[in-house]
Amino acid sequence: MKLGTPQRVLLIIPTYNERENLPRLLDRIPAEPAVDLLFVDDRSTDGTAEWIRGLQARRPGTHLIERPRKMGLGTAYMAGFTWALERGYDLIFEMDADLSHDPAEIPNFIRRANEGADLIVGSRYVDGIRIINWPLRRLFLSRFASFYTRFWTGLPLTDPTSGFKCFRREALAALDLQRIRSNGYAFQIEVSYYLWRKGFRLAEVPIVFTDRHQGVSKMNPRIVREAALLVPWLRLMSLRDVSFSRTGNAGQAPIR
Ligand SMILES: Nc1nc2c(ncn2[C@@H]2O[C@H](COP(=O)(O)OP(=O)(O)OP(=O)(O)O)[C@@H](O)[C@H]2O)c(=O)[nH]1
Ligand SMILES: [Mg+2]
Repeated sequence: MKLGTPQRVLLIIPTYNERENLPRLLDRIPAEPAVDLLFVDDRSTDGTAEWIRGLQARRPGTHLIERPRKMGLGTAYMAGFTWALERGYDLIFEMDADLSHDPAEIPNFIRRANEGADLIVGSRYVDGIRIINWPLRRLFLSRFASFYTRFWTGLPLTDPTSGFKCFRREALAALDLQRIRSNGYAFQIEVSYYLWRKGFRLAEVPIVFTDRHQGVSKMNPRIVREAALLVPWLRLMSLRDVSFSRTGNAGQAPIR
């Protein structure tokens, strides 16, 4: 795509019982540039899907995938990615619905994409630490995850588990979705790792992360265990499988 031409931008927002958060989230989405929304709802019990259907009547470019039961965040994103690619979006975002991610920061990601980045990751830890209302143990866990990932895989991201991301279409299309095994925090690491290994350009933008006020977290020991096992596994696979890398650019430094 030529730089400077209008881009079709999609925000993929997975939801599970986020009815209370959605009105405020919508208020914070900037009017410019125009973005379409795709909610992936897993049969929330608090009326989330009904609220979204009401929104669809008022806001053009609002879409909803309804899945039959709670199936996890990673598969929700994958359903969204497939949907977005089929419809020709140029820039595809991942974003949480719980107001942890600030939609006002969306233009910063788009700027980096227009500077040539293929995957832009919102980082809580680039140039300092910006997290509001987290218990210290969550901060430690998250920081440890970053160091652990870097140690095993070399992935040059300061915040590899961040779920506020923007993909250029070409990068998303190159992901082998069949290959992705994880569904929790590890999903974020896995996706970024594959694209980095394939030679796509990564960039980080600073974000402010605010802990959720409403609703229930998906954080649990199983998700932590999944990430702890995935990371050494990625390293092992990369040693075995030279076809991992698409080009000689594999594993380049992020754009600063
Ligand atoms: N469709 C779908 N969405 C989910 C599922 N689990 C979580 N979500 C959504 O994914 C986003 C992130 O989930 P959170 O529970 O906030 O997870 P988290 O941010 O890792 O945990 P906290 O920091 O404690 O909030 C939110 O928008 C959730 O509503 C799921 O199984 N299916
Ligand atoms: Mg959250």
